[in-house]
Amino acid sequence: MYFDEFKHQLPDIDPSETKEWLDALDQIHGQEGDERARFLLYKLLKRARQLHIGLPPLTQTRYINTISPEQEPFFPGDEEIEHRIRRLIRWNAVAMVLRANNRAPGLGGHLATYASAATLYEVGFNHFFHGKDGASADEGSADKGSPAGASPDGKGGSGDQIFFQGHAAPGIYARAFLEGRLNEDNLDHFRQEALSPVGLPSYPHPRTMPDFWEFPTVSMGLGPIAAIYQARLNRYLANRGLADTSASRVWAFVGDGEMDEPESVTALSLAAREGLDNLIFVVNCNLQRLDGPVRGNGKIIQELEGLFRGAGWNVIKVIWGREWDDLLARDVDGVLVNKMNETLDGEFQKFSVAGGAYIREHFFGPDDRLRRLVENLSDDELARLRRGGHDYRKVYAAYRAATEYRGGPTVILAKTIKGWALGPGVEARNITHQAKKLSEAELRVFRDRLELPIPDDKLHDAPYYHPGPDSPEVQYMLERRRALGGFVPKRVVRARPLPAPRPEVDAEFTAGSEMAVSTTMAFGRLLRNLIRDPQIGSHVVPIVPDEARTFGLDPLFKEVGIYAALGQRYEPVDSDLVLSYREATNGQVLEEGITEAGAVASLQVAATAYATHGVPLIPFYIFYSMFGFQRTGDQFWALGDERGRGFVMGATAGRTTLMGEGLQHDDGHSHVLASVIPNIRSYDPAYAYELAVIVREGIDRMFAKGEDVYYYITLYNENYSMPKRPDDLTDQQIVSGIYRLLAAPDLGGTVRAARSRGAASGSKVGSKLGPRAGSRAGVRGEPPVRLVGSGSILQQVVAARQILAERGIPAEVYSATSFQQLRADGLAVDRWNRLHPGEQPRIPHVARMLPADGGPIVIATDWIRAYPDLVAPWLPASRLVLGTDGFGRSDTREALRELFEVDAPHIAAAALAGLVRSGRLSRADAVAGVRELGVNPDAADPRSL
Ligand SMILES: Cc1ncc(C[n+]2csc(CCOP(=O)(O)OP(=O)(O)O)c2C)c(N)n1
Ligand SMILES: [Mg+2]
Repeated sequence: MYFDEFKHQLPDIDPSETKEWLDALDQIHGQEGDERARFLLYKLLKRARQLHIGLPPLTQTRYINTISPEQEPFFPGDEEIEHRIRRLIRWNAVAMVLRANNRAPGLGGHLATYASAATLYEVGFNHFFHGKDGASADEGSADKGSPAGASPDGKGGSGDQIFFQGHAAPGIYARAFLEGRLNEDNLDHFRQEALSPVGLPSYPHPRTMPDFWEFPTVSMGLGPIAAIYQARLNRYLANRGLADTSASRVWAFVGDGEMDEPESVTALSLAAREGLDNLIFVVNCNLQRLDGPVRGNGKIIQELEGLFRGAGWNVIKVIWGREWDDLLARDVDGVLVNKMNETLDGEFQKFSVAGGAYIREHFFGPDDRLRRLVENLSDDELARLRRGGHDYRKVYAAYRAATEYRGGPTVILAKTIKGWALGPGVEARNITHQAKKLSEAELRVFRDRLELPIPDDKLHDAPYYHPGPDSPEVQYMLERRRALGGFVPKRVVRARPLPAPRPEVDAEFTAGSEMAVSTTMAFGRLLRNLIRDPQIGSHVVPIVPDEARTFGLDPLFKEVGIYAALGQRYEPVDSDLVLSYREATNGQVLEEGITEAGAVASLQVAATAYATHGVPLIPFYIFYSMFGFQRTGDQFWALGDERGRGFVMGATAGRTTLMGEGLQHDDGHSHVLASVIPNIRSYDPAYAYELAVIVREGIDRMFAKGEDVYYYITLYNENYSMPKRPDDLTDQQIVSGIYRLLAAPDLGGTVRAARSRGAASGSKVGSKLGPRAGSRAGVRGEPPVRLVGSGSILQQVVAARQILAERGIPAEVYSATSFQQLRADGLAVDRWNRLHPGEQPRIPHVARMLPADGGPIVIATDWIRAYPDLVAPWLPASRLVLGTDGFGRSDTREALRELFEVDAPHIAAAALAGLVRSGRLSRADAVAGVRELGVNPDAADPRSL
């Protein structure tokens, strides 16, 4: 039971005995130091366990501030002026939301989140957050200087990386307004960014505000996990000598409700394990989320303390404001602390709205000693006993301690009131999160509370208030930011373009190989070649969630090492093998273990390092089966938002190519999921040379030309010989999405030969079909059948061409490297045509490649039909599309392809159906042909199985 944990903190029944014990400890500690004191405490704990005393886990401390008043450092700022600055920001943050909703009712926005967090942010802005200007910074005191993330080239540093709570954005804009970075026009266009060049996005979105926001955080949970991996990447960059990140710190502002997200908590132990003392979480514990209390029946701060401490974090609780110091000092018998320990969050919420008299009666009242403690305070004073997160001295002390802590990450659990200062109708109410309107009367109360000189008759407009650029407040803010290295948040792209990989990197793929290999194996070689490239190799960052061996990438372990903050402190079991498991502090591979969320977070921070640190990294994140876009789609969306550049490799792709694994592995749909991300470029290559060209082009686009796109490329594990790249095939044809791989065979006068070849090869297609179909469907002058395929299924398409050829039916083969790219082109062309009705209409690439007047079209891939159907609007309705719709099965490749009807016989049979549609083959012949191909027309539809 929750509160049993505090029984040991009940009022002291024998203070002098307690004192004796404490004095003894003090003495040992004073004379013999930490080590001995720790030893004795461990011995005592052991004895307590033997005696079955039943101690609670020692991950929770009392419900008071971790830093006692005596330990608080001197506050170096100007308290008075900082107070006024906060008031100005509070006002403008509210004004922008109100004005936006006045202009366009229903636009929304949030007042309460920032209102609760203003002090948490402002102490950071004025004293801790480092900017990117590379100026020296004084952290934590006005006179103590320290370098702010100076970069090795001396062009300025990375500063701190700050993950702002998404819903606090109005406050961050309001500060930028006072600083002169945004103007009234910007603020007036809050949440009106679609058509206005000065509009501001609702939340942090680097995509739409690329010189301001760095990290998209508003999807709850993605900020905290990305922050942890950001702190880790900073260490990785330093350990590999790619950037000096020693002065950068990562700050993650997180909601207490947000801590329930799996992503918020999943990587906590990683941060502690790797000793990330460059990482600070600030959890804004306003005890509320959207609908109501976070833990009405419990205590979120205590719960989070246990969670973080258990994960190995340094925990600093900031619960009470300075007004409580005196009360706690006078609480000699611990009744007040006991009451604090016992009071539920739901009750604290009630106290914060019910007024001083209620607090006196219900919090202090039931116990005489407590009642006496506050008898000299008025009801008003009781109501004004602040929570710690609103007291900048307490917050300052916590931040200072956090930045000075060494050896691991720190979390600050700050207790606040949601909607603080917004008035009785909003503050701490269950509706507060949704509040986006204040009446004129409420606004007047708010103005009075903030003591701002805004006339009554202007209040209905909720005017902004700027005290002028020369005002002491603005001058103070600017001076503080100058001293701390410039404005935050700020996103700048300083990375220099990377050169192209040298020709040797992919020469072998152009040449092809007789040996049967898979595209995954080809990728493994390509990746190693890239890593060995003298100019760009060190920028390559392979990221795998525990499947490197599956992909054949394990040689990298030995060659370039696995990044490990602690190096390798043990001899690996395979140390006698050539390719042993090698961990190193300068290892290049990010081997994430079984956490797709962690691996994509790593991808996110590596893919944005070109902006965050001015260091272009080329991440290759290789995910296994369908655990990519399906499992972590939200992070991939965020990667698009934050302009991440890199490669996502979908390995063991295809619903029928990954054998044996079955329903929850065989991936036949990720291309469809990926296709919804606007800036993605996705490819489904069949051959090694296609893969190499796509990767080379990707590096050029992203790292030479600086385009904010990322690549998704699928890799298969089916082995076949890789053809030589055709001499006349251009890079552009490959990356355009489709090219003609094989012309129709010349079957003139070959009908007999085809027949005998068919017989010799023992094809399932009987000789009957050949001459008859050939005589009608394959006659000279008729356009050939067009077979289109991609990925591994292209082999089936090529085989189907042969089957048809043996029957006298000429077919050409197209390799469709990307239906997604073809769709992008089709949409762009359609749009142009729509907007330019007076011009000669343009023709989309796919329609030019597969024009309506050609032979029947059959498309087959290892993906659900929705993938090739991305280009449906530009192809003739008579086309036949084969695909792997339905749940997968565990079986052999051959069986799966028969089940899903994407093997060569089914493709050939589809061609016959196509010839019937175009009137070139009789129904009877087609029926016979289908039978001869061994295709069962009455098999169950795999979609319904
Ligand atoms: C993944 C996700 N789910 C739901 C939401 C909608 N949402 C926005 S804010 C919020 C409540 C936030 O509560 P808390 O984290 O405590 O932050 P506070 O505003 O109280 O500081 C919710 C549910 C979201 N933004 N992201
Ligand atoms: Mg909250």
